[in-house]
Amino acid sequence: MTRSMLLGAALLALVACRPAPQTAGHPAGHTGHSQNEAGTPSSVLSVHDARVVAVPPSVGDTSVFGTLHNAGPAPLRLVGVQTDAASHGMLMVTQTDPAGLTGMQDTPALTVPAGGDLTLSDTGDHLMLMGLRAPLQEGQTLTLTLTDDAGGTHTFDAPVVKP
Ligand SMILES: [Cu+2]
Repeated sequence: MTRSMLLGAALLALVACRPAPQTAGHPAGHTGHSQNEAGTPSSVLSVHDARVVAVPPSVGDTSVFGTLHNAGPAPLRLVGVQTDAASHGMLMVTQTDPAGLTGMQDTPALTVPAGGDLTLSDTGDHLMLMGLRAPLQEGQTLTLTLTDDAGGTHTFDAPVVKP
């Protein structure tokens, strides 16, 4: 990974996770997640304190935070997120390189440990919604669906709140 790529990611993180009144750049090379038509509902995953960060109408992307709890006996590997409110969702990790630059980048999967939690926050793993179809309104609720690597789907609601 080059330093310029990390810097780009850091700039995107600044825009997307601490929204500024300008349009966030879109990570190069990212394509939409495929949808799993055969997805089956699963109840091992519960989502607590889910929230979508309110952004100004000029900002087309936002972040989703909360706590994911896996009640099942096996790790749950999440491979996608989608919502009707955005053109596509991304799974993100936040990393600091040896030079001390911190940035986020998309990742193919986020794993919720068996019987444990994965916390989604602006300084760690989180979800992002890219290409919002309409300006977000505070107090509005979005419905999001996480897909796991076995094709299971996990749907939850998240209110839009101030960062
Ligand atoms: Cu982010």
